[in-house]
Amino acid sequence: MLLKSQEHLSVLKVIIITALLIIFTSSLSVSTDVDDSLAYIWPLPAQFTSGNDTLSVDPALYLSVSGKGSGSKIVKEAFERYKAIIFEHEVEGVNSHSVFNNFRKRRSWGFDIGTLKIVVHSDNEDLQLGVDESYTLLVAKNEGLSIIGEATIEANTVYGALRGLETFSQLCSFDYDTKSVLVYKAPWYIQDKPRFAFRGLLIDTSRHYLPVDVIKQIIESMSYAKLNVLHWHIIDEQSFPLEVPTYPNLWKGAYSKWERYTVEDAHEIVGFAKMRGINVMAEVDVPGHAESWGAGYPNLWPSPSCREPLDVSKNFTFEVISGILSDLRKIFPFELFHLGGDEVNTDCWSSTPHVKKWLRDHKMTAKEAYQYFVLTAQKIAISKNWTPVNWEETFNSFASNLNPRTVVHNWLGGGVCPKAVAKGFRCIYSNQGFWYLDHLDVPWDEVYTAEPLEGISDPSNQELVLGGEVCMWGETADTSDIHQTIWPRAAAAAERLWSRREAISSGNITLTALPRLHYFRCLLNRRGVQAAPVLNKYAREPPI
Ligand code: CP6
Repeated sequence: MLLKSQEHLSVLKVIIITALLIIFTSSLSVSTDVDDSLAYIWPLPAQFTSGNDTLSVDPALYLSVSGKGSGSKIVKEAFERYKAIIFEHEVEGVNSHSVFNNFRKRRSWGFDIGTLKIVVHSDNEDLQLGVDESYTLLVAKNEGLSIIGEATIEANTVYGALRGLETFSQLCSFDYDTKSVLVYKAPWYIQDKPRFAFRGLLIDTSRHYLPVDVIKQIIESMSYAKLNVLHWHIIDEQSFPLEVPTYPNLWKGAYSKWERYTVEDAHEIVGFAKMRGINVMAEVDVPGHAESWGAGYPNLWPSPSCREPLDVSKNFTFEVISGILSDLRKIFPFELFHLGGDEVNTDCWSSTPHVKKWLRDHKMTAKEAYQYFVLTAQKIAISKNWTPVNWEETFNSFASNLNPRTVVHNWLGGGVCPKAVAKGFRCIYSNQGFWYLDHLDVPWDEVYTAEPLEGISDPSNQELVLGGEVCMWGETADTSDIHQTIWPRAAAAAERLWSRREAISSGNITLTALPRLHYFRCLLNRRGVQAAPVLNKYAREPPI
């Protein structure tokens, strides 16, 4: 009897253990919703193949750079940054606060990948529009006798090498079981290059001041998504935060003495961006959106009671613009300079007596004076060896008189790029219905499916679309929430601008893009970027 009950007990034990095992293993199998057929790289490379090997990466990863560009500080510093990211859990000292250091354990038999080889063919570090950002990346077990693997990035320029480093870092993931960094699905063979040369993000430091460190964080996060132009809308009607040595009183338009950028600060931002392959396109928006200029020089206003647009009737106005642009030319080496020109309400010109008289004397309507102002500002910019960019109203109002080198910047919903390129102008796409990040109600998929070449079928006209830009206007976002407002939706635009149109426009994006975007936003979080959840309306689907 006693024996029997013990037998019963052990049968019961077996049943319980089996049941527990079933529950446990099934809970393991549902604990991930990773779709193995996808490449978790954002933005998707132009061409790639992968396999079934898993390779480990040595936390003491060495860098070996060769080629004409082998002396580059840009590559070496980037390698150190990415090494710290890749071995976030492992590098002693750098992350000594990390709980994972407790588990750190070096495997005695070595690692598959001990060296990252980078070949850079050119030592030309000029960073201009259309710079070669292509690269190839190979991560594989070596052929032949050696079981040691290799990781090689080959690029024409240091900027291509930076893009390759970003992709390599995305292939590496920390494995919590072995406490090591692994590359799954090797061998990887990736050949990559951007679809568009101009892949921008606008920040607005006039409506809310952004500290230099926050701007640097934004630049750093842009490099993770391979965005390459920071459009710095520095000044607007609300505040004038930038130091301009030639006209020092302009600084009186800053919100406070703490909310200002010195010339040094601006240099630092441009240099920081260059190290990450990012150009800074400065904007001085004229003649509207410039009320703050008058805090230091009230003569720039038509009158103290009617302050915008800038007074078109005075030479002084254009002297100040010329002075600002001369000072800025020393800071911003990028060939494009944004002159704004949007939302100009000329009522103050028509209603202020001395301006009204000037218009009459010069036989100009207020609309013609707007054209005169924009074209004069363009001449000043061109004389300083800049290519002018203007918001689309300038094209919409007087396309035939606009300097043919002008880059037309779309923002209204009407789709100006097809019209602009048909007239031979270059164009940047920023349709406010999709790519204005302050429009919080636009979900990721509407950002993702917006297409800069929409309505343009002629290949030579398509070439005139330089790319696009997402805009983070500053009225409703500041340091406290800017990262989570930019990300992850800016990443959706970044893939549109980098990856091949056919690869990301067909199929069901909920299956092909959404899981990868979830993964990329998580990667941003791991790297310290406070990116918001991808879906703001509903929680993620539970794992099946
Ligand atoms: N500031 C400037 C802005 C905007 C523009 N220019 C803007 C307009 C409409 C919306 C968002 C932003 N705040 N200087 C337009 C280019 Cl919805």
